[in-house]
Amino acid sequence: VNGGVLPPAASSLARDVDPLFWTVTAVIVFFALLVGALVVTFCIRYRRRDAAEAAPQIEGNVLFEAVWTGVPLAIALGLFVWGSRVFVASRRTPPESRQVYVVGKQWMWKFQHPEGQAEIDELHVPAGTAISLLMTSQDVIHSLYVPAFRVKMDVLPGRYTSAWFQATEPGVYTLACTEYCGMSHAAMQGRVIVMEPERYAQWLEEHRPDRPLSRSGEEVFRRFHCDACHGAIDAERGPALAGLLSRSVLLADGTRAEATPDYVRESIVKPGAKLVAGWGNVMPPYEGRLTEEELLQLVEYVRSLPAGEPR
Ligand SMILES: [Cu+2]
Repeated sequence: VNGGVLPPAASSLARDVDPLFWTVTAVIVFFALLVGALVVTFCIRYRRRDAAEAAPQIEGNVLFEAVWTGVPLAIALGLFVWGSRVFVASRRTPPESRQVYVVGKQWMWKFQHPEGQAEIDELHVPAGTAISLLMTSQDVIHSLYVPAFRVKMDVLPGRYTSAWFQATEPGVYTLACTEYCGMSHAAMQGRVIVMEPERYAQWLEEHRPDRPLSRSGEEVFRRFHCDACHGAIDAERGPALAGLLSRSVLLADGTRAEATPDYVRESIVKPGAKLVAGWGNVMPPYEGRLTEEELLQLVEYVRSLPAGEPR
């Protein structure tokens, strides 16, 4: 069903969301009309016709009570189970997805591809491939919304959020910020350009910069002298970085932390927050010294290091 009420459905998620949306809408409309019609009918049919008229006393009816409790309960639980399944699928990024890094700032969207292509207010993606967005904000809260993909996720300063989609139809789709973020919030719009995979490969080639994103990350890594203490393997002053994003880390307090991009970011800006077991709190905090784009480049650099010896 798409009579222009909803935006075009151009992602795998849209195929899951739309039937749910229309079913919920149909159930709501049905019961609203039913209750409304009964209210009006009863008002007319059972109105008081005479000031002296006394209402008849009605005893309960167990069958009626059971039906009008049981039926809505079953419908509500059914919608809950259906909705949860769609929600979980929308939050679970497929492992074989292509990473794109996103920074929102007043008032633009910046995208970085692993091969190094950078775009502003435009995102080129191939059709039929799951795209995973790792997103953060340079200033205030934004929210990335692609109506045709039924994808919307807040973009927050100081932490990473993620979203994913798999576009199904080549085309150009609107991308918007849906969190009021100041003066030009309404102008914080862009386009997602979905291309056939071969055309996309061609686009990547035509726009290939001199180095991939991980090399930019490596450059940031050297510029801030991270390499004085950190390397692929455990060094004298800092723990190993190779394969970090695919494992968990034993912390000084005895707990384990999943080495997510958020963990990597926090360990750069506030190194004391989660100390790795066996190392002292000697690293200076880098809060405010790196841009969010540079931090994401560092994440991509760490991701690019081949998994070394497990420790
Ligand atoms: Cu915004």
